[in-house]
Amino acid sequence: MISTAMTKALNIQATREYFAAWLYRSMGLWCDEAGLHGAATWMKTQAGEEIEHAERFITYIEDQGGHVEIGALEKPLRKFASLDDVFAKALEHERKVTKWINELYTLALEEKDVATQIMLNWYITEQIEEEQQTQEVLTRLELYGKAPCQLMRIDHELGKRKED
Ligand code: OFO
Repeated sequence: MISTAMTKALNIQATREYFAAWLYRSMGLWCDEAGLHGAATWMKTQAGEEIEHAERFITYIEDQGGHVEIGALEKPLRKFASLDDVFAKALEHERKVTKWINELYTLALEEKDVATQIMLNWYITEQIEEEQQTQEVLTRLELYGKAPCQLMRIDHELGKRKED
C-alpha cells in the first residue's frame, strides 16, 4: 500500500517517461530526415527503453493496489540545429529526469515508504547510465563531429546500439 501523494507522484513520472519516449522518437525522426540513420536507430531504441520505464512504474502502482492514470503528453521538439543539438537536448532532458527521480526518492524517504525507495533504486542506477551514455555521444560529436567523414563514422557506430 502506498500513499495517495506517492501514487499521484508515480503516475506523473509514468507520464513523463512516456513523454521521454515521444521526445526520443521525435529526435529519431529528425535524424532520419537528416540522413543520420544510425542516430535514428539509437533514438528509436531509447524511445523503446523509455516505454519500459513507464511500464515499470505502472506495474509498481498496480502491484501496490494504486489507481493508474496516464496524463496528457505535450508535443515534443521536432526541429534541431544539428546532431550535437539533438544530443545536448537529450542530455538536458535526462538531467531533468534524474532530478524528478531524486524528488520521488525524497518523498519516499519523508513518508518512510521503504518499498518505493527500493523500487526507485533501479531508476537511480539507470539514470547514471542514461546520463553517462548521452554525455559520451555528445562529447564525441563536439570533438569530432564537425568533419563530415567523422560524423558519418559516429552515426554508423550509433546505429549498432542494441537494447540493453
Ligand atoms: Fe531516459 O530515463 Fe527514463 O527513467
